[in-house]
Amino acid sequence: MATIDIQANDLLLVIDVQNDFCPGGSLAVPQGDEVIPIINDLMGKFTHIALTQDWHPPGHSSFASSHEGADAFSTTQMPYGEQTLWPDHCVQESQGADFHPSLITTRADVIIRKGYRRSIDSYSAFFENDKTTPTGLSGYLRERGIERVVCCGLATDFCVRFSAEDARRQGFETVVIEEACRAINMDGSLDAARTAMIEAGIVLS
Ligand code: VGL
Ligand code: ZN
Repeated sequence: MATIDIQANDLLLVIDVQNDFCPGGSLAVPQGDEVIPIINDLMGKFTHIALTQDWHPPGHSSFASSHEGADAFSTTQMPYGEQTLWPDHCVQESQGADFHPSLITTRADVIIRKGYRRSIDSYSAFFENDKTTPTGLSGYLRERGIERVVCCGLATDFCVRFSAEDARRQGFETVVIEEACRAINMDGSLDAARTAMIEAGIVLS
């Protein structure tokens, strides 16, 4: 792993390391569980840690099953723009929504839940997919004096990408530790994510 010099005002942002995104889950990211020992080690190096948890109500609008005749991994038009439709995943209170049992969660200062409003998805830890409804994370980080956000978790090309882009847009220095991420990678989405993140001034480490 390319080493980054970790500072006191860095935050480790651990994105969606939940059962449904790991092998055996309903929206399994290939080799998703491989990030867990890497992230557990990384957590030992940071003073500030936040976890995110994808947290959808049953019948969420991002589920293909909520749209008559729609296939998972197809796209639809929502009032806020194009939305990929997913298999049902991370349903509130389900075992699939739990953090993977091997992930160390005790060191986290805060857990941000997202995607809990039925009519709107939220890939990013900072803003819902309308790009305007905040989760409150950036205010929290600013009040805490955080200057740099170091991202890891699942999936590189969706929730990690959108979280990193928003962190950068919110004025934080932003790093993505690629070895501590895994991608869904549909239709070239991993390459697109890497290109967009580099263009946005995010450091891929
Ligand atoms: C995610 C698709 C749907 C992610 C969450 O964590 O990357 N992807 N919900
Ligand atoms: Zn989701």
